[in-house]
Amino acid sequence: MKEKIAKIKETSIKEIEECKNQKELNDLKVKYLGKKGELTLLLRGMGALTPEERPIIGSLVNKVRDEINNLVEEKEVKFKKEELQRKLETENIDITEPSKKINLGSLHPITQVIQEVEETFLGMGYEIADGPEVEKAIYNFDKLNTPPDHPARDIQDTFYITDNIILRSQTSSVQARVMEEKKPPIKIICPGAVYRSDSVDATHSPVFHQIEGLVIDKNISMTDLKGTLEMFAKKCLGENTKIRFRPHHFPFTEPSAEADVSCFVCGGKGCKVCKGEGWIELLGCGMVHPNVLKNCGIDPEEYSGFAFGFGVERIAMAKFGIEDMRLLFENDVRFLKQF
Ligand code: 2NM
Repeated sequence: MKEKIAKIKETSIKEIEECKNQKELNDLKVKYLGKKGELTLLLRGMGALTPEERPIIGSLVNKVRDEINNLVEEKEVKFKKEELQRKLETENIDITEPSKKINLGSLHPITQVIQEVEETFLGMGYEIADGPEVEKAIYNFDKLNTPPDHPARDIQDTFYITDNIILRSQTSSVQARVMEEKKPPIKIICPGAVYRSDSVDATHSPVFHQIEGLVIDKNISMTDLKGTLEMFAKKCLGENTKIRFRPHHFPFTEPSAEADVSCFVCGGKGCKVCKGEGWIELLGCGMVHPNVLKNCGIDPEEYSGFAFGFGVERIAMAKFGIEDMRLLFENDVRFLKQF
């Protein structure tokens, strides 16, 4: 038995010293120290020994196992050091090498316009409000002074889910909800998608985006409306932008107007973008109709307000010189990359 142990010790030391890498060392660990390793097998065979011999052989085996263990550990440390050294010598980092180009996306032109308008109105103390695109007709029409026989409510124009539930045709539905929920003062803008039963062409799409604004407080007048929209036009389109108001009709405002801005491409001389007019139609607006205030639980004797709204696609097309609205919905990256 003792000779066997001595033999194991001798060959294991030799083999561990000669082994060249971690893989070989792992194999030796299994061979000598593993569950079916040579020393373990020896311990299993101790039953054949006399009671006197057992402790002597037992401690001898343990001693040899400890020695082998130590050798293995020393060798592992050595291999790790060598591996690190090898890496340090071979893996140089070239800090002068140009980095790989990361392909950054860009915001969709519609998103860019919405964010720019949001920034402008946030700066004037407005909050951003939103609401459902699948909307009750009462918020989209009735409360906004648009009775059931109004042409805008025809199935030719509006998408109906049921008799009372529609896809909103304007974001003023959100404003009706806000007026009902909150007490004035109210200063909000409502950006979002709206739906109208139009055929697709270069200037129409059944889904498009609107931004509508609403201010309700005591003593709000048409001058507040004009001042606000002039500020907005100058901030978004340039300090030299002029604005003009033309009378118009909307069911939810009285009086109502449309506002044009001097062409931000030619400055008013007439060009392709303004079609020789010098002016570009910007938005619709007006003083909130007393019926709308009443319908939404606000006393028109105490409060007044103004509202405005515009289509984002139309503004984006003018701003970026896009001639066909369909390009904004096809989302071809070769198109989108340009903005
Ligand atoms: C427009 C034009 C004029 C408008 C009115 C309201 C509300 F909720 F106060 F009645 N919101 N938005 C409005 C007024 C929208 O878009 C062309």
